[in-house]
Amino acid sequence: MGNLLEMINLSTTDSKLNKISEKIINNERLSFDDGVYLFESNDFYSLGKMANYAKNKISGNKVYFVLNRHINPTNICVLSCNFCDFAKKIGDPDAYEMTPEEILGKIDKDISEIHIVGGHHPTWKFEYYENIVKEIHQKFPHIQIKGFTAAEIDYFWRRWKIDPEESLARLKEAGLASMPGGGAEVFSPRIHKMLLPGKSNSSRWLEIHRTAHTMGIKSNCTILYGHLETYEERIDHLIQLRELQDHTDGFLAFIPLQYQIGDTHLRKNKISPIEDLKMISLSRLMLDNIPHIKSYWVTIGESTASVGLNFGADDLDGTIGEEKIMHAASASSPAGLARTKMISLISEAGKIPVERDALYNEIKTYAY
Ligand code: V47
Repeated sequence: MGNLLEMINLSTTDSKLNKISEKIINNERLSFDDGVYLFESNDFYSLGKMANYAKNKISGNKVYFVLNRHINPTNICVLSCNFCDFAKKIGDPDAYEMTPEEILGKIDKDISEIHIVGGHHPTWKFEYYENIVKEIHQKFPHIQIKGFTAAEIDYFWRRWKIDPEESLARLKEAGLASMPGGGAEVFSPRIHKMLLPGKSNSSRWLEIHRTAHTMGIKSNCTILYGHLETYEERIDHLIQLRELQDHTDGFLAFIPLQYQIGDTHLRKNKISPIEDLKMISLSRLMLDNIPHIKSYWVTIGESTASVGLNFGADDLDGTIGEEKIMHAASASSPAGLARTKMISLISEAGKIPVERDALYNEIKTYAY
């Protein structure tokens, strides 16, 4: 094995790291202790090589992106999670509510995915959301709708007594293609108590994704990292996701979401790019059964996200925001601009850009 480690350039002077590399080469599952050891190791370079090796075994040299649009119908939320800058109360000058017409007006027909996530609104009925999905699906049948976190699905039960089986069946019937991974935060009960009292807990989050997978609805999963959680709590979170995936095979992608300090200030300074890259690498290595890992440029920035493509990630996501300035100076559509940017970030990382839809069907490969 020593020779094989050297041949694929994974050999280090740390025998414990070499043992972990051997497991990766032999497709053996990493343990909780392996994960914590890798997080604590200073051999960041070897960690990246291991994660890139594991990524190459799954998706070769490809890196995916999607032309998508995030729609957040309202920021009014009954919860007050301590990490969230988005939520507002009714009457707050920054609170907003979008009408279905406003939502339809924000959609560019050239995109492949719409991501819908919003606050837990105190009075909006479930039918409002069902109707939004129906209207988008009718007007843009070619765009896949990825919508509603498990926390929102749980809220439809708590607020309107519509259980997850029913809400998911009705949303699917209206045109929902898949579910995003938000609302998971960190499964640790310690963190849950400190940061999100009142929000659906980890077992409920996992149960709702299990239900969705059983109903044929694929979903994503996330972790919110870089605040008060420990390495142990991160690894435990990853292992809980891995265990559910063993049963359902319904997760498409995992997205590590770096905590943005904003006005909530759970920590003084933003964590370092090295920590972001460690998180991406550990996600790839621990989640051996989840096909895709995102390097989510919206939270870690374009530069770190591009480096993340050599630390185990195989997806850049691709959010098209309300880009107006560049668009005014160019004949290209916002979707066209987003596509060019994604292709160049991926190519610069030495990978092959592949445009995908929400369900990871490949739309086009861009040779470079
Ligand atoms: O669940 C809230 C997070 C999530 C903050 O499934 C924060 O493809 C950082 O889930 N700093 C929603 N994050 C976003 C989300 C997502 C994003 C992109 C792709 C996908 C996908 C899902 O945003 C929430 C929460 O974890 N969040 N506040 C904050 N201050």
